[in-house]
Amino acid sequence: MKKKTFQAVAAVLCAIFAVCMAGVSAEPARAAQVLPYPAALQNGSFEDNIESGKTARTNYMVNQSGVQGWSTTESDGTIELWYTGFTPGIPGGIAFNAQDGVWFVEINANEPSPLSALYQDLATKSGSLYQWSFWHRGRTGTDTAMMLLGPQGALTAANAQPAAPGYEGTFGAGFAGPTGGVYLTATRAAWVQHLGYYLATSALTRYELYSYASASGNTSMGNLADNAAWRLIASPTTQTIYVGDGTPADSTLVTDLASGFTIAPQNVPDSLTPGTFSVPVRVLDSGENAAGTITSTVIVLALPPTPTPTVTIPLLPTPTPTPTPTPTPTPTPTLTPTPTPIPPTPTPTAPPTPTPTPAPTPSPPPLPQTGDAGNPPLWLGITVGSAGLMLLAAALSGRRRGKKR
Ligand SMILES: [Ca+2]
Repeated sequence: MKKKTFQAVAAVLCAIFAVCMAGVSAEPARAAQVLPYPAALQNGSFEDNIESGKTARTNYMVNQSGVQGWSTTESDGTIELWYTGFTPGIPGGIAFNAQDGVWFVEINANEPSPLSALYQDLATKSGSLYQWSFWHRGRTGTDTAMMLLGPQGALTAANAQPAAPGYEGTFGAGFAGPTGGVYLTATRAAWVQHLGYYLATSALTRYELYSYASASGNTSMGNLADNAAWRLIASPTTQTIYVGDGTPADSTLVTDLASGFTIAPQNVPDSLTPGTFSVPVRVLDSGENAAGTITSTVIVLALPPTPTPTVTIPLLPTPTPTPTPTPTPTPTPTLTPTPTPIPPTPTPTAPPTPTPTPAPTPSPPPLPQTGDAGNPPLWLGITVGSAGLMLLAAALSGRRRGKKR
């Protein structure tokens, strides 16, 4: 019973582990792989290897884990390192010096193509333009290599990249091999550089050196390589503008532009028509030669969005730090003599205010005791008037008598 339970739990754990591993990567990383995948090529000159303390002018067969950054598709995992000055038995009589430093490789160690190739997996930006290059030399005569580039995974000759004009290689006397941009040839006389450009199509790109053909007739013998390189040249952009904004500036149509390169955008929208526009941007090297074309995107919108009212929060002034007051020394208290208490002045007693006697109200004159108390001035006037008239008449009669005399 316990055994069955254990088996069930183990089965579940195994299933979970398998699902998790399947989600990580379909391509198990090799021992020499640098993780996480780097954007830069590692150890392009092969100087960083497990035999780097040795100086014997010979070849060294080492496991791929001993060559930093590089992996091989060879079933035995072997990479063949050569030390500068090595004179192999075949073809014999020729010493091969490294092109850079003191170490270089033969692309295949023991197995012929297509079983064998040297590679690195690199983090890339899909849609970006990269430059690849490596130095190449034939061993027994004119050898032909290929630069294979593609998404991480098994690559074939179908992934071979054409070299830029002038970087295809050289053709030795009697060379009968194929010619064309993807056939990278080199004689045994000298190192030659191959160089070209590649538009990444994936977030992980495999950079692979491939031995396509050898003058020896055996692709595991020939195609020496050194000083491999890889660099980002230009990346596309995506921008949003509005009708009437005008034609986007060239500088907004590229990013990551490498030194020495320029761009020539084509069909840039004038912002008069809304829509999404793909803008081919030609990338030119310092000699005005086309390196490749990236595709930027310009989105032209009809109207700008309604602006959201901005709430401006006034910035508070930086508080000036209050200076720490210098403590005033406490004065020593002077001993003041205690004053003799003054006796309180007696409050004078106010004299009593005399109570005022109220003024007697004048009585009205007594009315005459007549029957007609309603019109006393009338009868009085009549009486006075009658007496006056009598006196006046008497006076007048006296005057007449006097005048007659
Ligand atoms: Ca080297």
